Amino acid sequence: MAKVLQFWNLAPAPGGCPFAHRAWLALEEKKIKHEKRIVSKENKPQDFLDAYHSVWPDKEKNATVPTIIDTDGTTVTESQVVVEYLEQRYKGQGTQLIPTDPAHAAKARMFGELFTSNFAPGNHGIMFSKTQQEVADAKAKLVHGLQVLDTFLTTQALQGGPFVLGEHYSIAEVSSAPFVWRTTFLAPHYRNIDVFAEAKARNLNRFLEWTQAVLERPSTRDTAIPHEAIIEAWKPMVPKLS
Ligand SMILES: N[C@@H](CCC(=O)N[C@@H](CS)C(=O)NCC(=O)O)C(=O)O
Repeated sequence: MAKVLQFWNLAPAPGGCPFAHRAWLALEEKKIKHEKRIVSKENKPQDFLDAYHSVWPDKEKNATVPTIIDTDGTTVTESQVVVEYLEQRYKGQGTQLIPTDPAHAAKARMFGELFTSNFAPGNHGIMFSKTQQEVADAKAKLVHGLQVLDTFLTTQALQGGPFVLGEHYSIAEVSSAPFVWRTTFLAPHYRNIDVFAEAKARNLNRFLEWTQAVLERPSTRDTAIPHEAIIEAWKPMVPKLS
């Protein structure tokens, strides 16, 4: 049995995958000692494959990160499940990522869902589109998504701080921070699009306040690997525009 929790994530670096980045943020926020293990898509070591398929028995599916093996051998995969597991297993340690109040916990989780359906598709579209028109459509979709998130934050977030739960950083931010952080440099680099300038032009001030707090959070800063490494990793995946 390993002495510290094993945290499998993707080359080129521990933050290479945004989903693994969620788990890394949770480990940092909860101050959980861990060892980082890196796999590449092309070359997955047998101990990683064995751990993954011990809990996800579909051998036809790619084994993905994040996958963790805790000190007692508990193996968990899927980013949201990993974050929830870490919160429950290490309750009382570091940041409480899921509040005790069920209504507040639901609010944090709802924001995570809203973020996934309103930020991810436009953001994904900007990067993977093949024509200028498709990029423009994806950008419009993302701007609409930012408006929705701004409305949620204005009307639903708790008072007293920049986060969804006011001054309390939670699972809402852990789920979304890796994607927000990447968008600050990937979209400008590959598509010359600054979505935060778009938000500013539309006075989406609550969304911008939230974004700034997320980016300035020590866990975001401490897990921010050099932009160049991520930009390089994306190179083969981003189509040239026609
Ligand atoms: N739904 C999964 C997605 C994880 C995922 O797609 N991970 C990618 C890297 S970002 C991966 O491990 N890919 C390995 C492969 O496709 O072979 C989660 O939330 O953990």
